[in-house]
Amino acid sequence: MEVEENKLEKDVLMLRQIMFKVMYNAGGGHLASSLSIAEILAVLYEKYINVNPSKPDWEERDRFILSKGHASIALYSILAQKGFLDKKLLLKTCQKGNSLGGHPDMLKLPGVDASTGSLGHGFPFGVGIAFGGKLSKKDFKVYILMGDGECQEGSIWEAAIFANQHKLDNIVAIVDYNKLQAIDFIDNVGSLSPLDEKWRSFGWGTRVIEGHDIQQISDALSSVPFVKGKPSVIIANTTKGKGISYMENVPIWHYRMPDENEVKIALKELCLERDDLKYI
Ligand SMILES: Cc1ncc(C[n+]2csc(CCOP(=O)(O)OP(=O)(O)O)c2C)c(N)n1
Repeated sequence: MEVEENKLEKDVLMLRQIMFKVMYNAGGGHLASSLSIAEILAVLYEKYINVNPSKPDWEERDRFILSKGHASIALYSILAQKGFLDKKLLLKTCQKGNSLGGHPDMLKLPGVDASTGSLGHGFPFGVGIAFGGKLSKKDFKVYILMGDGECQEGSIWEAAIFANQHKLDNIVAIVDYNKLQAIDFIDNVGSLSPLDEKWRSFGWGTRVIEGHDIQQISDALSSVPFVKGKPSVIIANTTKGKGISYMENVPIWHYRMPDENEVKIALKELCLERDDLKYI
């Protein structure tokens, strides 16, 4: 178990290194929103999601939907780690002619199960896939990762009602509860608190975890459905910008690019040399 956890910790660091390189070479992107979900993606893809990079459209596969599609850097990085994408493509993210754009496109990239970016849409799309899975008596799960700010969208709660009504226990939703949305704190815009009670009152099995704790993520993912016959949601307390000290929990890093000095600090904190920025 300890060996497994050490490996996952290494995977997480590598994932954050790749994310930084992608953002640096693209000259932009939502890095802080991506750093927030590194552990969740590493544990999910290493241990739980049943997918096969050599058969990305295999019908029985589990689905993964990044409903907070602006964190595309995180999705591209984990898909490349898992062999869905050529790693060399990562350094050309957001460049002309590359299929890795600012938001993920399911028609262009293997391993992407929904084109997302307009918040509040990936989750209902995933609920529809889960309903289809039940109707066709397939056994796959649908994992959907969404933002907390995204939970202010009405479409999230319409879909939550539908999922409960149809007993979609094949859904595992994860809320990246980093308490920030774009450039302000959730509590200054439209508080969601108490978020777990809200989901429970919509009929969902809920669990609150520390979203950077590999063990807690793993325990939660291995315990679904939390309530028999009900959809499950994991509320993961996270820190936006996790892993780069000056980005952590600082709203402006939703959009901002680091200057030269800030790049130097980030490289040090991510155990990278400047030359590493040229390769993945
Ligand atoms: C429907 C819609 N409205 C606005 C935006 C612009 N937008 C992009 S990211 C973002 C903040 C989202 O906050 P959250 O879901 O908490 O994500 P995180 O803070 O983790 O990046 C907003 C408002 C959008 N992409 N879609």
